[in-house]
Parts: sequence; C-alpha cells; structure tokens
Amino acid sequence: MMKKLAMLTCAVLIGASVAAAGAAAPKTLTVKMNALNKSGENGTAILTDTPKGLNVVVKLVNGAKVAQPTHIHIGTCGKINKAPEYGLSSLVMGTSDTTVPGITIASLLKGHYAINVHKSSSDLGTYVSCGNIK
Ligand SMILES: [Cu+2]
Repeated sequence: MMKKLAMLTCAVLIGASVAAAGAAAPKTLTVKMNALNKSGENGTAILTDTPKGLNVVVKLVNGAKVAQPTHIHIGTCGKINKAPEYGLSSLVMGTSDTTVPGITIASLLKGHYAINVHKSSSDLGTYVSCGNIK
C-alpha cells in the first residue's frame, strides 16, 4: 500500500515538472543581425532572460573602433521607430554586452522590436546593422 502511494506521488511530481518546463518561455533567443549601408557588420545578438533583466550580447564582424550606439527600437528593420525604446551599451569593435532591467524575451515577443546599430554618435542617421527580435 505504501509503495503504491509513493509511486503515484512520484508520477505526479514528474508530470508537474514536465508541464512547467513546457509552459516556460525560451530562456535564450538568437537574433540574426544584418549589415546595412555596406558596413559588413553581420552577426548575432543573443538575448537571455536573467534575474536582473534581459541580457543582450551583440557580436558583429567588421566592427568599428569608435563606439557605435546600439538600441532596441519599436518596429522592424524595414520600418523602425526612430526613437530608441531601450538603450544598449554602444558597440566597440563589434561587441556589446548589456542587461536591461524590467524586460524579458517574452515581453518583447508580444510586440515588434528590432536591435539597431548606428554608425557613430556623430552619425546616428546611418544604420550599420539591424536584427528583428522574433
Ligand atoms: Cu538606435
């Protein structure tokens, strides 16, 4: 009798943990970054949910020595809202690592957002790389 109850409890616990894993949003998301305006700055942005917020690591080839302002904007690369929604650390030599508090992969996937890299702080109007968060 006791043995049967223990086995039943075990089965219920396994079932519960499988259900929880299935319902959870993805913990990481890779965004493909595409070069714009002949910059050659292709690469990825890897998004990871952390207890402190959304960690965004951007890695592009052909990066510049000057800081390249990088943000999450509302919209898509084809039709982007010019005002930055969330600031990321500027790219230097193609690399940037930022944790943005208060947002998650799931919250961004509810709308349309894109990661956008600008040529330099003195030439914000020229976009050098962009990736849609989807
Ligand atoms: Cu921007």
